[in-house]
Amino acid sequence: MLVEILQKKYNKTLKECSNEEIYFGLLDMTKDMAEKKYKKDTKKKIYYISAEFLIGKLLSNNLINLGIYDEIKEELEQNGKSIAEVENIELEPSLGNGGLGRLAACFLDSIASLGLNGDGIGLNYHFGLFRQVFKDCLQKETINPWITDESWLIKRDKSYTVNFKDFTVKSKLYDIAVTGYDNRTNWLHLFDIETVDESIVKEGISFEKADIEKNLTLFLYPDDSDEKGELLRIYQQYFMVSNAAQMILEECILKGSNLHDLYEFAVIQINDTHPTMVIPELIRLLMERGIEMDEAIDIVSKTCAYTNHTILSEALEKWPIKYLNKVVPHLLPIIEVLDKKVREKFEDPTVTIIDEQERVHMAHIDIHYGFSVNGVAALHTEILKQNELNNFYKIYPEKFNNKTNGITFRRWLMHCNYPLTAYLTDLIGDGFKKDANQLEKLLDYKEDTNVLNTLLDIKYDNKKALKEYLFKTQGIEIDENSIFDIQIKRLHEYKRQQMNALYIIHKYLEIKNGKKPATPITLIFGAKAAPAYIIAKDIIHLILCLQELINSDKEVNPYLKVVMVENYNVTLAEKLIPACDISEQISLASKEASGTGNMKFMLNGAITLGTMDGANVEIAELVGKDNIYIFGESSEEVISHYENRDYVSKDYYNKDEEIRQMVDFIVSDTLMNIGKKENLERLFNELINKDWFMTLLDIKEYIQKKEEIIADYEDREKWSKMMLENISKAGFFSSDRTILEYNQDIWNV
Ligand code: GL9
Repeated sequence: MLVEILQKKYNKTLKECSNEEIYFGLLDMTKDMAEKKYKKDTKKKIYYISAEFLIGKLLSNNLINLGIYDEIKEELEQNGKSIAEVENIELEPSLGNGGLGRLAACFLDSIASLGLNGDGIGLNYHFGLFRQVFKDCLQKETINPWITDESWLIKRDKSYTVNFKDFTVKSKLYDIAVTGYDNRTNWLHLFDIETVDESIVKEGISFEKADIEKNLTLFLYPDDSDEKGELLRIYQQYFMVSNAAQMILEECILKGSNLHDLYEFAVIQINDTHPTMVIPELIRLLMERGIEMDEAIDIVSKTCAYTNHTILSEALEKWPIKYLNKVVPHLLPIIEVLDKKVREKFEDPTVTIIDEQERVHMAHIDIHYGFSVNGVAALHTEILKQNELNNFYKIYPEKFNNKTNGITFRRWLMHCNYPLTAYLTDLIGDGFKKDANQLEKLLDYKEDTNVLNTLLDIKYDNKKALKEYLFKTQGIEIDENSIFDIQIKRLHEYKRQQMNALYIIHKYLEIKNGKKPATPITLIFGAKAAPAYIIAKDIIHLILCLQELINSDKEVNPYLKVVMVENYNVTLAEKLIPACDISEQISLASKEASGTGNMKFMLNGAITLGTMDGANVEIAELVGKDNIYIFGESSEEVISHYENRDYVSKDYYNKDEEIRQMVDFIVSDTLMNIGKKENLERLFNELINKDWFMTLLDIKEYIQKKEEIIADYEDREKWSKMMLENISKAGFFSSDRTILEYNQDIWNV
């Protein structure tokens, strides 16, 4: 079929076509096949509204889900082409920052793969999350375009009118097909406007924020550190949810809803607080269509469900009334009624919607006026119930539920780790592709030396493949015979990349003093820092300085290597994860709501070094303490430090010689000669005077555990058994399981 398409499109044979032409041919072909698998809406439908869908490249994923990957791969090979090179042509749509956006993408895959009728609704950002470049050991940001003339976007003949205070815009809709694995096609609906002007971007990623009609969907998550940025964010959010609300009502009416029964036709999952304005907007639209306010509120409350993804207070949105008045004054009368009703019912001042500083607490709207509130891992949900949202839990215990996150095995095993997938299929059949729990069949082989050795061989081959990829794409050289210790995730102090950096200093000093590791260690980082997050950028600076120092020191570099990959994204994650030995999941306990990278690593046979935080807790339960390396204070202990304000990092620094040595090294001449005084000093001061995420609290135990896991790597048999246990038990973390739970407990479609 591909051959015919190429013949028609370019009048060439497959052999004659360039990789680019083949890519565009495959694009046409898969889009067409996907469209044919679209099925009519069922009575009730899921609408997953999210400001982020970090979908990543789609070609391979779609070929796998449509069941033609092997066929195409072979056909290309027979004609002297490589699917990997064709894939290289595709630009990654980085329409998300991290876990939250990637989760939304995994969920869409599972919803379709389980044959459920459910669409995503979001925004068509012209530029994805910035492209990261390193210069002078610093992060610089540039634009990250992904839309080309021919792309996955399908322009639809659909448009809604969205009213802002000062002007009105007409939206246009683009769809991306979400192909289920051997199942139906759903849609990701991305809204946009005609007038966006990509040319207003000046150097880096700076642009005039006030001109909304030119920049509304220009960027994902623009810098929101000033008023104009926050306003733009409110414009984006309202634009997204007004389109969503209009589309949902239109579809439900078409299916026969009289709107009084809306909740029998639609269920809306609000992904974090970004889409919260869909609640007042739907109420407004129902009232416009003649429904009394009280009933409208009741209908909407039965339709909307909310997922909380974090307890970090800076991420819990509170919009000043002043700002909302500048953008969407027509929502305020509704929000005020919602607030008044809460005040009439409850005396507790902490559960109001509008606070004393005249700010609207978006999560409070979701909790009072939605029927479900869920956390994203068992520990996280417990913390919501007992701490962060305890006052709400006391009012609505029945609304709270846990949905431990998951990942789609189509992308995070079958696509990214073809050799392991093929081997598993040989060994245990391909049942695990639809029923992830069948990975447990692998446990039958836990004493089988041949199987254990093959797992090691596959890992080794993946490490070699990563080595080649990094050399080709970034000029980085690594040794496949070293231990690959990997920390890849957004850069944030709570994730404690700085603690890993202190370990590097420890190891560097040790080697300098003549103590050499048995096997060389390669520490790999990948992380973007939010452009306005100063300390996060300082941590990147520290890591890049250490990289330069160590990689040019002949005494140290045979044993230790530091690599920070540039522009970490989904595509890179797909190369790094299958090659990993040690998975770094070292957040301060209580702060990482779930984590999903931890699951991807486990599935690909990496061993976790982590704290009892987020989903690490559930990983530990599943694999048992012999197959994971846990360290650090517990979430209860950490929460009590915050409550009692009794963590003083300076004390740890003063009391402990070893800690002092590592921290002081940040501002030593050795490093200052490489890096920038201002950045290194700022980070040093942050660590000893503030250290809000308690790096020094766990550093000693961390180093100890890391030495233990590195020593255990030498016992290849023991290590391969741990790998096997981790792969076998990863089935629980399939997003198919998560979505089945959402459907059973919340959506009921
Ligand atoms: C996050 C949490 O920090 C992660 O622990 C969690 O796994 C994901 C998905 O539930 O959600 N919450 C959050 O705000 N982000 C997360 O990754 N942020 C971004 O993705 C920017």
